[in-house]
Amino acid sequence: VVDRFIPGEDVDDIVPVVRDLADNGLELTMDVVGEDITNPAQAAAARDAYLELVDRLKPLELGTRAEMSVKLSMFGQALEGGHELALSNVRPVVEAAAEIGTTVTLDAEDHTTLDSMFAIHEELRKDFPQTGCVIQAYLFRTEADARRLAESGSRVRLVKGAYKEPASVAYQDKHEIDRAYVRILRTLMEGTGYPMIGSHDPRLIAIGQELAHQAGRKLDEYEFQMLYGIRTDEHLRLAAEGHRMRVYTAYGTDWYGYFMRRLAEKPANLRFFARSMLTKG
Ligand code: FMN
Repeated sequence: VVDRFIPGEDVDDIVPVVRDLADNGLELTMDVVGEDITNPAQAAAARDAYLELVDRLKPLELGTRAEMSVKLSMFGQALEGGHELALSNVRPVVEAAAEIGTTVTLDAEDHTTLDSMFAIHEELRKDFPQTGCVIQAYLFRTEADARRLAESGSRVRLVKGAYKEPASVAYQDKHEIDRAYVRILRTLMEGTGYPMIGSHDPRLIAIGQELAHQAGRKLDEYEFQMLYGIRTDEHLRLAAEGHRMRVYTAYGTDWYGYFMRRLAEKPANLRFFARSMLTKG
């Protein structure tokens, strides 16, 4: 199953990519993309794919410069008994990451999965306090989540949010989402944790720099994150200015199917990716 899920070539392909980004002064978060999960064997295969990745990263000795992002759905979260199953699959990955001096960030998926994600995050942080999580500015709940996480000293990536969510739980208006993003980012910057600004939006990036400055944060007390291949010139510009710039690098056998499903969920994502392709540096 692992062979089909993540063929050897893909994990081999990724090592030169990691080296190249690191040589350019960039940091990475690695995402192994797979099929949607329908049984526990596939969830175990996802875990093994990440363990193999950790093995490959080990000789590069990059420490936290190459961390991992995981989607708990791939670790079995949506299956029967999924909360415990996802926790038991993700824990060995977090342990292996810690052994090579790096860490894991839990991606945010649709809003129905988040209570479980935050509970798993809190559980993992008891042993591995560097474990991060993602919060989405478009959700009404996120300001409260941000306050809790900012006080607990956690690593937190803030993004706008990529799923199609109902008006009962999420802002629908672009400007409202942007305003929420700024409010939440201020909370994170003023807290005791480590904010990670996940956005390609030039306005939010500029505001992020300003909020970090106002909060008295040094350049290594927050970071920017963007997707691999999107606004590459911006990655290099921010890194050259002395910022920590982490590139979210996805690979795997079914990335095409995966992105097409995500795009089907929210057509705005298609516009985003299309625009990104046209303007990438
Ligand atoms: N969206 C999510 O809903 N969950 C995530 O875990 C997530 N991780 C992301 C990581 C990075 C590094 C970036 C750049 C984006 C991520 N996104 C995630 C997507 C954003 O929510 C958003 O759809 C996308 O970045 C477009 O908005 P932008 O103009 O702010 O870049």
